Amino acid sequence: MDKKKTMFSGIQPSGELTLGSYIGAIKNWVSMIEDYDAYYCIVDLHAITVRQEPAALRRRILEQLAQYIACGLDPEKVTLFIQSHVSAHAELAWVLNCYTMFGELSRMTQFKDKSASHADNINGGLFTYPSLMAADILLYQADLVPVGEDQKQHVELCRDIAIRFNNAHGETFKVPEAFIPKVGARIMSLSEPTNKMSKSDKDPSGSVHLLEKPEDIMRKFKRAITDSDTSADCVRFSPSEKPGVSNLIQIYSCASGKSISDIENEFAGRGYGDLKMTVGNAVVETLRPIREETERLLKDKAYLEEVYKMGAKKAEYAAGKTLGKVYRKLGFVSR
Ligand code: AQP
Repeated sequence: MDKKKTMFSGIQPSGELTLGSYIGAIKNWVSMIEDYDAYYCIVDLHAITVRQEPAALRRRILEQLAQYIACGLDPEKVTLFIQSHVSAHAELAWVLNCYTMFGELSRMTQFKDKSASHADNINGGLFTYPSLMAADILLYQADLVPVGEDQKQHVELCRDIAIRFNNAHGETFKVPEAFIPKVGARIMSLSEPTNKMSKSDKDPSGSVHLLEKPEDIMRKFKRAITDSDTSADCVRFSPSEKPGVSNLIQIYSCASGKSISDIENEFAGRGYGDLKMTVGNAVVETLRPIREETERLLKDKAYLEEVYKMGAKKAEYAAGKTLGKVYRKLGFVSR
């Protein structure tokens, strides 16, 4: 039997997981677990590139693990772990920093955006974030990295770093491919539909959290920004002309499994009020079992600890093999 391909991905515990994190990342991860040897990480080292409140960070890391499992990531089938538990991530990141160019890091859109939104804390970690992300991926010799549209640039840089290292030292890293879903690659804010829905958005009305109560979810959808079109075909998918409506259509498509054109037909002659209620209800029903299962898992801290310890052990083994190889190639004396 052929060896399964390897997949790596992670999410920062920088805020409550959103519908964007679910549709753009976790939902795809779940659909691929049978076919890949998958590593899914809670990237806490990345989260501290922006100031975090320690107690809240600790709570969110465990909540995120519970949500991964509740969304369908079975810890018996995939490796679920916390990044800071596997020290090889920080070690390889340092090495890769020495193979990443200042100019490359300066061109990263996320660095530019985060520097603008955190002008009082433009730290070195924010700048070298992509080298740590490259280390995350390359340690597991991942073939595939499922990401949302906004992380594509970082995966491309990761490929360039891997190729540069391989050219200098001989075949060391597998050069990974980004996997970007066709629908749901970029879920937008409900209140500012030209911005991405983000965990750390200061405006609570823009994002829906996985653990949010149904009534709060419905309220956010009822207030979602659309446009002033009142024509019979106002429910039309056109992200450039109708960003708010297109976002609602995209969310509904992901929550219901219906195609975009089927949704346009379903809403022919109907208005935005109907659309908002329908999408809101579909999201409530999608998130309900996730919220209930997360709440149940969070009561069982011993189980969660067992999962993250088992994950760290498996990840440490795979990562250690790659790091050892890298150190040998660099000429470091083995311990
Ligand atoms: N709105 C989104 N639509 C589609 N995909 C999304 N992702 C995040 N938001 C959306 C995808 O989820 C994965 C994990 O992202 P991350 O937490 O590592 O970083 P991020 O992209 O910076 O996510 P946020 O929510 O915007 O976090 P903050 O607010 O802390 O910066 C990635 O694959 C991402 O594309």
